[in-house]
Formats: sequence, structure tokens, C-alpha cells
Amino acid sequence: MSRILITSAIPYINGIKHLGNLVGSQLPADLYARYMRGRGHEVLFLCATDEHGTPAELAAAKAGKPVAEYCAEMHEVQARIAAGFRLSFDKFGRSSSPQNRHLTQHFAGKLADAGLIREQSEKQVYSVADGRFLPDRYIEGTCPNCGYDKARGDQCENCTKQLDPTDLIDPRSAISGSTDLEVRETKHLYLRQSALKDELLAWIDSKTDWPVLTTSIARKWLTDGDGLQDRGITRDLDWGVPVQRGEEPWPGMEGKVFYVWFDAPIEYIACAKEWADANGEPDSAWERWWRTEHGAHDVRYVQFMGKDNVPFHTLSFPATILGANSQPGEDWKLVDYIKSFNYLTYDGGQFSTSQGRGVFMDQALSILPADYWRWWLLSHAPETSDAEFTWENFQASVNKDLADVLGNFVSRVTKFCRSKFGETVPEGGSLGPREEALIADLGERIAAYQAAMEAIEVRKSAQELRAIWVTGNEYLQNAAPWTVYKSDPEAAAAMVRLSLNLISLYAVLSAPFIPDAAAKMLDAMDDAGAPWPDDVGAALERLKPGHAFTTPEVLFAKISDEEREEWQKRFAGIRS
Ligand code: B3M
Ligand code: ZN
Repeated sequence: MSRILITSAIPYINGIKHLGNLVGSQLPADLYARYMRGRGHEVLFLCATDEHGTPAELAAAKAGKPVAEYCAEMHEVQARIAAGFRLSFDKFGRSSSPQNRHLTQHFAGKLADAGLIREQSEKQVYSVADGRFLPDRYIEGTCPNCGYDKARGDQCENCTKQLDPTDLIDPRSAISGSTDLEVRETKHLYLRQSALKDELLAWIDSKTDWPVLTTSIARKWLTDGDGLQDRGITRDLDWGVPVQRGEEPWPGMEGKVFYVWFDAPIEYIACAKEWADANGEPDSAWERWWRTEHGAHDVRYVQFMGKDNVPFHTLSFPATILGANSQPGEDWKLVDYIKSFNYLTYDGGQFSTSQGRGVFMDQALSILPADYWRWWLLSHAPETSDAEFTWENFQASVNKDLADVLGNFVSRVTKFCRSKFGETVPEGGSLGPREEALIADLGERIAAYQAAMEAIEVRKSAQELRAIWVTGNEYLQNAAPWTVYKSDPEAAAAMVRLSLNLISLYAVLSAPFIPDAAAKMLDAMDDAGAPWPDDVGAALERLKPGHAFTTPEVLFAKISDEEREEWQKRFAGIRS
């Protein structure tokens, strides 16, 4: 048994995420967490809301609410929707927590002690019309790197380059659209990332097993052009973690806060403390996950994120960790594996939060149960390239994979058994060559499924799982117990017994993808707690003759053409 720490990129607080966000971080992280728990490993799965910075301020202003109140409400909304999608976080924390404030100030203090923070007087954009400095996202303009004309002050979402607001060409205020902008003097803290460039490059170079998507983005910003630049880590905002040097005030920095991208990844750590605190556990309970000298040396730490978040996780956050670790007594864990994703597109265009285009998490759950979405999204995860959501494809996958293959198997077996033998596992008969072949085949397929899951190859895992379902269907089709029953009821009983056991086995294997259906299947089989089928033969003899079951309701309803067309229309426009 090993210990696995899993984090998903923490979603911004400023609204409900769309399915593209979900499939790029939280959902595959959940798949992996559920799988690893299923294999008996000790897992700590953390996520949180990312509550600071301009996105939160802007959204609160739009909602006409004080920002703290807005964040508290939206955190509850996001937590409820996450629960609806069965995201099995051990803790869904908040980056505005006292724990994160404390840790963020702690890291800044250690980085300063290490000589990795410098002060810089700089000229910053001030909007005369808005009466305030315009940091980050309050400014839009043209990217100096790729020419994209809607680049934000913190990053260009087109080419992923990290930017500073003054880098933008033709800047305008995102609040008022005003171009009446002046440059005024203000003082900020900079993280000297450039001093860590060689260390970071060596670290990335050592990650030969990482997805190319992850390492290529990291290498690009480490080696391209002027390479890794120092980053401003403070802002002239009210909402955020107040700038302090550990417990001490930071002279000259009064009234400023840390930049949201400085404190957000530190929330991965703070979230573990939030988790321990909520359970009344001492610090040692979370430190054994995060501090190498406190027991975390053998923890495997895996992060999940969309490709636009990769630079912050391969450069900025590791710079924070490496820099702090140069100080005595600091022993923070670096990530061991970063799984990143391309984008999911929607019906020929982009999903867009700002434009309200696509299907959002709450809307998805309002029309169909979580499992339907989980299955489609994970089996079409944008791993090696972007993937497209279309309603036709969604309908086809749900109807074929879930209803025709898995659902149909469960329904046929249980109904046939009920009609011929009653709702108990029948006795008599024995396994023949066909069953031996099935067991051997399943053994190989399950090994392939496990290998894909361990490698976090999400699409491939889904294909392997589907192949396992198909194998059972084919067995049933060829064995045809309904025909055999007429001449040899004992032989038919053995086939049905094996098939009923197969339902439990399918439930256990499928639970990481479709947890609700898996729970229903185990419930029907009265087999909650069925273990991972390390030995397929033994797993298929677990439910003994005489064991009672119930015939489940339809597991997956098919999506009709009328429904598909109706949803296609309903979600064609822009969310208001
Ligand atoms: N909140 C971006 C996002 O929601 C950002 C991720 C932070 S991870 C530390 O996609
Ligand atoms: Zn760009």
C-alpha cells in the first residue's frame, strides 16, 4: 500500500464551471483518487475554491455583494455541484482560509530570508475613469507574444504566456472599457524566479515520464527568448492575503495583498491543514502528506490541470517550494507527476465562461445524472489533442456504452435469473471451458485496465473498461443460458451464477467512472464492500448459491432523439 496525494487545479470562485473545466482537472483527478482508493492505497484528495484576486472582486461587484459574502456563498454553490458530480474530495477548501493566509505569509517570509524576493518600484496602470490601479485581469489588450487581442494582464489564454499588465499592447480597462489610463508609480515584491532557472530546468529534465503536454509548456517558458522572468507577487487590491513577512509586517507594503497566483497553489498545502483542523487532527496529520521530514518522503504527489495552468505549476509554484526549502527546517514536497489536459470544445466553438457558451456543471446535472456526464467526459478526455463535445456523440456514447452494453447486461442477467430461479444466486452446475476462457480473458483485460489507470491514460482506461463490459455481454450472448436452460437447467444455473458475480465485479471496476451506477449494482447484488478483483476466478465465485439479490431498476435510460434535439436547442445560445 502506498500513499498518494492528489490535487486538482482549484476553480475560481467567480461562477459555475463548464464541462470543459470539469474534464480538465477535477473529474480526472476524482477518477484517479477513486481508483487508487479502490486498490487499497491511502489517498488524500484535495481541491478548493480560488477566491482571491480580481476575478472574485469583479464578480462580487457584478453581483452587488461584499466580496467575502459573495465568496462564502459561491463556495457553497460550488461544493454542492461538486458533490452532485460525486467528486470525492477529502476536503474542498477555500484559498481565503486563515490556514492559507498563514502559510502564504510563511512562504513569502522564507523566500525573503533566502534572498529570493526583491522590491521593485514600478509603473502601474491607473485608470482615471475607474479611480484605481488596474492589476491583472482588470486590463485587457493585445498579447506582445502572439498578437491575440483579448489577452489579460496576467496571462494570454491564446499562447499561455505569463504576462504583466504593462506588457499589453493597446490596453483598456476591463471594468469600464476606458482607455484613459495613466501609468503611476507603486512598489511591489518580485519573486526572483530567474535565480532558480537552472534548478527548475534540471528538475523538469528529470521528469522523463511526464506527459509531453506538461513538459513542453514548461520547457518553452524556461528556455524561450528571455526565459524565466521574475514575477510580481503583490498587488494593489483590498481583497487577498495581506502582505506580511511571516508573522512580521513588511515595511512599505502596507495595504497590499499577495497576487492570487502566489497564494492559490499554496492552498493545496493549506487545504490539507483545513482538512486536519476540521477533523480535530494535529498538524502531524497533514504534515505527513506535505513535509518530507515529517513522513511525506514516500508520498506520491499527483496534480491535475488544464494546459493553461501548467506554467504556474511547473515554474512559479515549484520556485516557491524550492526557494523556501533552501531555508533550515523547510521540507515541502514537490509534485511528482503533473497530468495536464487540452481543451474541450463545444459544438464547433469554445466553451466560454465569460461568454456563457456551452453546458455548465449545474445545467448538466439538471438534465441527466452525474454518471452519464462522467462517462462521456472521461471517455473523451482531451488528452493528446483538443476534443469536441457534440450532442450526437454524447447521445451515441450514453446509449451504446452505458445502456446497450453495461445496463443491458445487468438487466438481462437479473431478469432471467428472477424468472427461472428466483432472486437468489442459483446452485448447481459447474464451470466449463467457455467460462475458463472468459476468466482468462478478463484477467488480461483487467490487467490492461489497471495499467492504463496507473499511467493516468484516461481515454484508454475508459476503452479498456468498455472492453471488459463487452466481454461479459459476448459471453452471455454465446453461452445463451436461456437456451441451455431448456435442456440442462444446472448448466444454465452455473452460467447465471457466474454472470451475477460478474455484475459485482463490473461494479467494483466501474466505480471510478460511474460511482452511482456502481453503487446501485452492488446494492442490487447485496454486495456492498466487494473488494477489487485481484483474482478474477475467486471474484466470480464470491456470491454463493442462495445469496439473495434484487433486480435493479433500469440503470441507464437511453437518450431519445427528441431529448437530444431539445437540449441542443436549449444550450445553443448564451447563458444569461
Ligand atoms: N483558479 C484557474 C482555473 O480555475 C485557477 C487555477 C488555480 S490552481 C492553483 O482554471
Ligand atoms: Zn499570446
